[in-house]
Amino acid sequence: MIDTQLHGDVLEIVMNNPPVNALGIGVRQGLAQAIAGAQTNPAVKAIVIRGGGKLFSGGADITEFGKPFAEPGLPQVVDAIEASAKPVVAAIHGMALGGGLEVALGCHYRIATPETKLGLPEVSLGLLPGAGGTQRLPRLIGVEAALEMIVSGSPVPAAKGAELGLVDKLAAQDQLAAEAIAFARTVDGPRRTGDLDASATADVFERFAENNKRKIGALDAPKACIEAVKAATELPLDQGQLKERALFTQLMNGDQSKALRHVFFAERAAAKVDGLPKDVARRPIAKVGVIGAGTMGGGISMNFLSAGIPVTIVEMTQEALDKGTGLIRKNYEATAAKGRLTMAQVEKAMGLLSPTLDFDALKECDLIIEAVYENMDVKKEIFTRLDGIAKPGALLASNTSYLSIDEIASATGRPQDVLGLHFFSPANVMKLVEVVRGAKTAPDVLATGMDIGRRIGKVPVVSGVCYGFIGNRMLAPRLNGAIAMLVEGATAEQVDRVSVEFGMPMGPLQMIDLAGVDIGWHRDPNRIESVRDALNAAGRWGQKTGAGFYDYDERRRPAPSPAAQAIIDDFRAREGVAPRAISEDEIVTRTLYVMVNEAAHILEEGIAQRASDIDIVWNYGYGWPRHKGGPMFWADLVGLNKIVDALDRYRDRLGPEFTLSPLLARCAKEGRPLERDARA
Ligand code: T1G
Repeated sequence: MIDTQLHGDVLEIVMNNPPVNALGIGVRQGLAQAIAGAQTNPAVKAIVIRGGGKLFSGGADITEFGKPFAEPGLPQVVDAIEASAKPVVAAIHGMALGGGLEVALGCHYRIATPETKLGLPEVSLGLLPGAGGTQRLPRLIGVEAALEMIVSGSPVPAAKGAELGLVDKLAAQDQLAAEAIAFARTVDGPRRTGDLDASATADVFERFAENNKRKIGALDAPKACIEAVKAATELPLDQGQLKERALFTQLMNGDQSKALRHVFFAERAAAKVDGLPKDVARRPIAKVGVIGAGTMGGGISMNFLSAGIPVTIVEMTQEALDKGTGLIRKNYEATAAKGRLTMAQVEKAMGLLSPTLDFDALKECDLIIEAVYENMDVKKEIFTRLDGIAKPGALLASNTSYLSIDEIASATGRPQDVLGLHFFSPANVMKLVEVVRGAKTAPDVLATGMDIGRRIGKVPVVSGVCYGFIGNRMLAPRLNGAIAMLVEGATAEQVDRVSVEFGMPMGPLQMIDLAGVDIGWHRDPNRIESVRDALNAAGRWGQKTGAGFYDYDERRRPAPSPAAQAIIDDFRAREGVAPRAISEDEIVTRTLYVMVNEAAHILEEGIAQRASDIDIVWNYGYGWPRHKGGPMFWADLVGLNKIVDALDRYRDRLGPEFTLSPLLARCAKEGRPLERDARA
């Protein structure tokens, strides 16, 4: 964990705890012992601390949180470094994040490579820097700069660090250790950050709060960060550290941080495919084909173009092709207008796009993604054609949102090369991609699908084959419950408000307006068997027609709709349903708890590899609030017994298709969590 080497009169201490030099107990003990030993070793005149491997340190070992901290704690180790009677120089490369940067702050001097990133990202885990960072950073770089770094959690490049006074000297990677050792010989003793003062007038904090409302938001950690930094301006170091520790402990034990730490590990766990050999060869993807230049095909294409991968996009008519490529350019130019892309980058991406009406042009592609109308016959016809022209070994993927990959694969003679790549609209924005493994999908095809998902900046999650895979399958009971409650007397605003107040970006009815009330509609305005039929018959297809469950203005902002309400009331009357008051408890049960139940079915059927994958699907596909972990994590927090009891209480309202998940019932009865530790 810790290696030391004496270079003349300079002791080099190297942290070796791959892959990120997390500051677990072994590293902390080693650091403490090495620093203590150097104090009494007459041969040592100065000390250098650096990280082995690819970075200085990724911070405290998050896996230790929530368990009793083993001594020495990180604050004590950092204090011991700063208290050293012999000068300590941090030699930083790659990254120094969280506790890693706090170790560097305990050092008296800091040398970094130009590529280094230095940051305190604790706030993104619902925490604050808990090893002196909130006390030392403002003393070193000033309160305003420290507030920005700590509350945003965003790292700064080394050059910026040098400007701020966080970095004393820059050194090339291959010279870093030598430069640090030489530098250590030139200093005339320790320079303790803790001896400095952090001063700020009261208006600094008011101004920061005023100018950073969005960054600060409504969660606990950002506010605690500000409170800790404020303590640095009011208290001596040791008392400020006590305040920091108290705030840190409170955050660490809170549900928000537990949820955010869960998502951190869950996202990494989702990258792992159970049963797939680590070394399975990936198929090279140098050229991608996309069939369909509609909203999805265009968005999907942008992901690859932005990653520098050429795309051949195929349509049936020149008009559709021009419309699709025009929309791609328009989206890129809109991003450029916001300053997030240069026009040169736009032209570069567009230069990689090859629009064509010639289906056979796909024969050059290593990965072909079908993104056409959600109809099985259409998709099977396309895959049969693909089977005849695609090169051997090409991955054949469907972007279907619901349909069976196995049935689509059966239209080819190469089912082993077929998989689902289910992107979420807008496909160039949403990070989730469900990688759907068919019964015959080859292991290397699945591995390649996961890799290409990451290569284009997505968060890929494996799903088995079922109607709607993981995410959309859970949408069904939620939407059905929502619409049923409208017929029974609730209003759309009342139902959606529960989801929005929970933290979702929108409720189920706003969501179906966005997706299209007419999805799956039989198109017969005289056949009215549901509220959706009634709305569709009235041309209320959702945002696309300016009206659905809500009315929409020219900027697509929703407003309660008397017209929609009249249609619903009329439908209710014809169904002979007497309207009744519907409680929030019932809405939570019939829109959120039913999703948990469906997720438990999905887990039990093996459609999802693990519970935390379902959480990641909802975090990255539907905007589930990260500080509530995900449906499975949240269910454990709510209490499975409470959920099962509520589902039982409203059983007669849940419709004939509802079945309580045996897994959910069993876990509730046995007091076991649905959500195993994401790292398990
Ligand atoms: N603790 C424990 N495990 C960690 C870890 C950490 N800090 N960081 C990464 N891992 C694991 C990760 O789960 C994965 O495991 C493997 O290392 C590779 O990670 C007191 C309270 C550093 C930018 O928030 O942002 O310090 O899946 O895939 O893409 O004030 O890891 O292989 O089993 O992400 O090269 C603050 C968190 C902690 C930084 C590298 N630090 N880490 O990215 O690798 S709290 C952070 C990262 C703290 C103190 C406070 C990234 C990385 P597995 P990876 P990467």
